[in-house]
Amino acid sequence: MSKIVILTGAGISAESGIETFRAEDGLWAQHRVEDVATPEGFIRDPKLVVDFYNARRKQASEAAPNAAHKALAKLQQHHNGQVVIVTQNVDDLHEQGGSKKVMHMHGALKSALCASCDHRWEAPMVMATGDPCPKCKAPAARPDIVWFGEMPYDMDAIFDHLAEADIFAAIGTSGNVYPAAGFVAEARQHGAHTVELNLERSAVGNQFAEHRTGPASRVVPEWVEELLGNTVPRRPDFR
Ligand code: BV8
Repeated sequence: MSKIVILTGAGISAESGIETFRAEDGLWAQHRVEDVATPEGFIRDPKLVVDFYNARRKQASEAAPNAAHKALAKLQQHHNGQVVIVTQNVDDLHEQGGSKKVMHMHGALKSALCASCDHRWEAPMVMATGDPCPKCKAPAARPDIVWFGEMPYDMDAIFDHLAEADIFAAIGTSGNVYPAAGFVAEARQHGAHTVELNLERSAVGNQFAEHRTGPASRVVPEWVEELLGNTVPRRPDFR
């Protein structure tokens, strides 16, 4: 009854056509992080920030889950132990791929938040600055996104899962952003086997016991089929 905890990042959605952050032509090449992904940026120019997330919400709404999202849903369905998915992504491709109870530690494009009363509701496709909160009516709607300098969601629950993990996997994340990038160290400390699935070694790649290199749409289904005992494990890259 092994418990598997999986952290995903932008790389798992790349083959669904959603831009990652740190690729040459990625989101952070087109926008300054401090302008669009910080509370200060939102105060300085709320329209710039709301429009940035409107564009990403539209792009995400036109994307479909790929084989990697679907493989993780299959693992959740058929593995004989708990499979917890923690994502840094704000798209809903895990849910569209069939996964249940996904923990969105950096928030979600589909959710709106009231900066005044903390009420959450389903975000319209296009948000405008000063939209009223449906609950307290304050003109304080904002994207329900965790910006730099803000506390990610569900951290206590996530650390409890990491403490119980038999396997910790990181898929499609560059290991640049904390506290997510620190999860592998936390899991290892509690005895988990750690595996990184990515196109290349991440910034914390040397902390993983195992690496599976290649596009998520290939390496994730391969990994899942091995975990489910449907295929013979190939010689893993333990380098
Ligand atoms: C916080 C918003 C504290 C949503 C994002 C040490 C400890 C704690 C904090 C810090 C620390 N050091 C610095 C900090 C501060 C900061 C931080 O980490 N800064 C970094 C830049 C140094 N962290 C924070 O501010 C966090 N908050 O710590 O709060 C606190 C304490 C008390 C009270 C209050 C607060 C908040 C972090 C969340 C910020 N929000 N985004 C959005 O706009 O989407 S982060 C942003 O980066 C995204 O959410 C994204 O998920 C995240 C990580 O990026 P990746 O997902 O890894 O994407 P990236 O493009 O980087 O990489 C893609 C990867 O995929 C690559 O490896 C590539 O090889 C791979 N890939 C590509 N294609 C494929 C593929 N792999 C497989 N197949 C493919 N086809």
